Order: sequence, then structure tokens, then C-alpha cells
Amino acid sequence: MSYFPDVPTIPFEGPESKNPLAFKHYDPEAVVEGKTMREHLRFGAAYWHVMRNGLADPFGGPTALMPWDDGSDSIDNAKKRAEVFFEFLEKTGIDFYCFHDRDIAPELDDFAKSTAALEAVVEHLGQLQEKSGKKLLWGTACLFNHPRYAQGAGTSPDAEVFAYAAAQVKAAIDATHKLGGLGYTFWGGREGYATLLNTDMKRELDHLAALLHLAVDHKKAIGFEGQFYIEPKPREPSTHQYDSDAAACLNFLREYDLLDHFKLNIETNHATLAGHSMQHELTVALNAGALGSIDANQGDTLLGWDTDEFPTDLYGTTQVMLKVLEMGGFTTGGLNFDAKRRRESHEPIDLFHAHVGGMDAFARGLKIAAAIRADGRLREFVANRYASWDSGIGAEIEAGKLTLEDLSKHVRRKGEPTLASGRQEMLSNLINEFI
Ligand code: XUL
Ligand code: CO
Repeated sequence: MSYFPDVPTIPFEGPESKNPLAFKHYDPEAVVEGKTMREHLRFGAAYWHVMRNGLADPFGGPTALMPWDDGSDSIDNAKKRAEVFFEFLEKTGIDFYCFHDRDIAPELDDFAKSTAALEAVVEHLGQLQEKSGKKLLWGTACLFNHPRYAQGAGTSPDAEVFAYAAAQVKAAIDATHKLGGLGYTFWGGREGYATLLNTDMKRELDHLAALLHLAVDHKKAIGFEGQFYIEPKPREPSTHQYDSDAAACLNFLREYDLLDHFKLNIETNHATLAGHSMQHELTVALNAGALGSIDANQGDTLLGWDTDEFPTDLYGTTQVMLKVLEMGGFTTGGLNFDAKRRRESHEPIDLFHAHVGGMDAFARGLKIAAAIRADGRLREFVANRYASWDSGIGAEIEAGKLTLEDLSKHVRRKGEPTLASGRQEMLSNLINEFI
């Protein structure tokens, strides 16, 4: 039985192809810098967007056609969705997926029932993974949708809500472990505040750290070896979210002695909401040895919210892949399409157009990034720009050998420095040579 009878397995046809449902650049077995494209890119699909996003917006209801879904909270409906999803993964050639507990299984009227439903669907997902060879990139708990979390989950003013969130995190980590998940993500959509008038920020942050420590302890207790991630985002739905950007997350993890246990999952549209470029966020994470995984999407400069568009901007994908190559590639992480179709793209086949385009945009980004690296002029320019630190006074400062007194004498001797140009325009032109 096929749920997408009109869609074939997406072939690679090369740059000359005019077939909208063919890859022009993503050739999974093609080798770039010694690894196949499939190994470099590690594409993942987001269960919530592919299977559960009806494409509603704040002014209008859902439009997405999902002929396979009977709209019920039954386990059978949940299992059927899983089958549709795996057919989608098979046909797109996406190797990984990510989920929230409440996307794959319904939240029922009590915790024990919801957890049993989760376990039943996890069993089924396990069989589908077995048959297809697809893998779970990461799992997570939805700690933002239910009304009980309206004032936070780990940061709720109510200890009973914290306890509920902790119980839900345990069940979601157990599910991820059962499915051999490579990671587990914490995104704190409600871990923040709407106003400081009613908020004890210090206490809330202590509680968030306590929840993460409990998760680390549980991970050890059950022998789950996957990587824990925190996903920064500055706002939406909260006015301010504590994990506001990569630097804030790293500071929080250091302050609460959690840095050894977490890496970051950086999302492009969250970076722009934080007033940063994706390149900035990736660089901050990479500098701390904490770049773990990526939620691949892009925002819209004309809209001030998290539009989660599919990535099509080649400058963006090139910058991401430059950082991923600089890191030496993903280990547990990958490129998870945390992206949704526009509300107007409501037909099931649009899911394929969206993902095929995102995969091709990243395949091109990878090829362009590898070409820029092979060319070497960019790397050489940056190395030369800092060359004054490699010997003489620079090397002595870096080695911590000089005092302010020494530097004062040095400047009296040398006089005014002569600065070299940063050559930004020349470097932008250089990038354009490759795009
Ligand atoms: C929300 C977001 C989440 C996380 C997982 O903006 O990105 O979907 O990726 O909870
Ligand atoms: Co995300």
C-alpha cells in the first residue's frame, strides 16, 4: 500500500535535469573531501512538520491535506502515520528523523495512559526502523503545547508541573534510547518569561539546571549513550527564553557544571531571531567544542517570527557547510529539516518538493564550501591577517611573557601601527566566484 502513489523514489539526475522531483546536486554516493555526500550531510526529517503540521497560522486554520489521517487520538492512527512517514523517508532518501513524544503518540487524559501509548508507537517505529535502516537522529519531549506548561515546564513556578515535566522527559529519553537514538534535544520554548514582574529568574534557572542534571543522571542509569543537545532560541512563544542564543546556553551550561554533558543544536531561523547570523551561532558553538547538530531552515526578513522555511539560500547553506567542514564533520548530529511548507502549499506532494529543494541546496552548499577550501585563498587571507601574532611581539603577548610596562616601552619605541585593509568587498567577491 502506497500513500504517495504519484511520487517515485527521488532519483539523482544531475544539474541538467528539468524534473522537479529529481536531485540536481544531491548524489548520495558522490565523494567530497574524502566522504560521500550522504555521510557529510546526514539529512533528517522532522516528524512534527512532515506528519503533524496542518499549516495553520495565527489568522487561519489548517490547510494541509492528510488523506491517511482520521484525525483521532487512536494508536492505530498514530501507527499509520508512522508508516506514511517511513514511505516518505524511503522515497526522499532521507536517512534520519527527529520527533517529539507527542507528535508520534497522542497525549491522553492521564500520564500513565500517554506513556503506554508512546511505548506502543515506539514499538512500531522500532520495526519500521529495522525494516528500512532509517535512524533516529534525536528525540525530545514536547514541554510547550499542553496548558499545564503555559508558565514553564522545568522553570514553572509550580513544583508539580516540574515533576510532570521530569516524568515526561524520562519517558521521552527512554523512548529515544529504545529506538537507538543518536541524540536527545532540549528546546525550552516555555522556559523563560512573559514578564519579570511575576518571575524569580534565579530560582527558575536553578530549577532548569536541576532538570538537566536529573536527565544526565537518568541517561547514565539506563546506559543511554546518545548526545544531549540544547537548542537556543531567544523568544516565541515566550517573550524571553533563557536559552536565548549559543553564548547564553554555553554560559548557563558552564555555570551549572553541565558543559561536559551537552552540545548545541543550532537552528538557522533561531539565530536570526536572536539578531545573529547562523554563521555567528555556529562559530560560537564550534569555538567551545560544542557544535553538535543543526536544525536546517531559513527565516523571512520581511516577517519578524519563526517562519521555518525550507533552506534554499545558497549563501546560507554554503556558510553552514564551511563550518561543518571546518569542524571535521558531524559525529552524532546531522541536518534536520525543522522546516514547514507555506500554508498555500497544502498538497502532500509539496512535502517532496520542499525536502528535495532543501537537500539540493545543502548539496550545493557542500560542493561550494569544499571548492572554497580547496582554493585556499580565503583561509590564507585570514591566516595572513593575524600573522603579526605568529612571531615577535604578538607571539610574546600570546605566550603571556610581557607586562604592561614592557608593552608601554615597546609602543614608545615603535610608534603608531600601520593597519592593513580587512578587504571585506574583495572577500565577498571571492565567495561569489564559487556560487
Ligand atoms: C521550535 C523548534 C522545535 C525544536 C524541538 O522553534 O525549533 O521544534 O526543534 O523542540
Ligand atoms: Co528546531
